Amino acid sequence: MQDGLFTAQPVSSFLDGLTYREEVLERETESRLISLIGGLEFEPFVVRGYPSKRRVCSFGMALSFRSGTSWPARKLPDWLEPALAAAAQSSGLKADDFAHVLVTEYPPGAIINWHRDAAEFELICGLSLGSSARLRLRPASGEQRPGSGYGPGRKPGTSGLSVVSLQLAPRSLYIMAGPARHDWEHSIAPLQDTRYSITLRTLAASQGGTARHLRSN
Ligand SMILES: O=C(O)CCC(=O)C(=O)O
Repeated sequence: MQDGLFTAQPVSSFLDGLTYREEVLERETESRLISLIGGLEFEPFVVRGYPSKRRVCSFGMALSFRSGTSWPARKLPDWLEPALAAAAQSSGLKADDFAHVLVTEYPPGAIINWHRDAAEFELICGLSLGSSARLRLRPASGEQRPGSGYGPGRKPGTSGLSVVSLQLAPRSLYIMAGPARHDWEHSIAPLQDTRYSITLRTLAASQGGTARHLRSN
């Protein structure tokens, strides 16, 4: 696939395994989620020892992207159930199939660098709240190690190849599975306005493949 910018559409699959759907939440639900998210205990996301601009709060299980170790995190609060329901409905999975939920707060200027999600996870659903963002994807190179896909994932000089972009509208949801999740890496371009994302992940078969902790600890 060549460079390109895809505009938002109601339900679309842009590359094998990437699905995008708009208006999966009511505006009222989005506003309620944003106000309750404001009360979460966020911590800075640390990349190679340095806090990044974005802040995160994990539910179900937390994972160190440095060491690849995981540990039980908070139980998912009931008010986040609409996010779980939207992900389950759009993916065709059960709410209990999701083992991990990450709420991320992006202030203006925050980014996510190129990465593939940790190998401990399988399917990824991403909900956008508050403002839009540009999700970029490009073919990944090299083996994926457990824990982290962050960092330089390719040889210098190849980074401009085959980048595709998807504008993520507020209240939209994307699903990354199969090739889009395993063979491509993704990043988020610098945010213009504050955005929140709710990322829901299932466990990889190597981790047992079934949900743990999300609603039970
Ligand atoms: O904000 C998003 O939707 C992307 C989240 C992401 O790539 C991550 O947390 O690894």
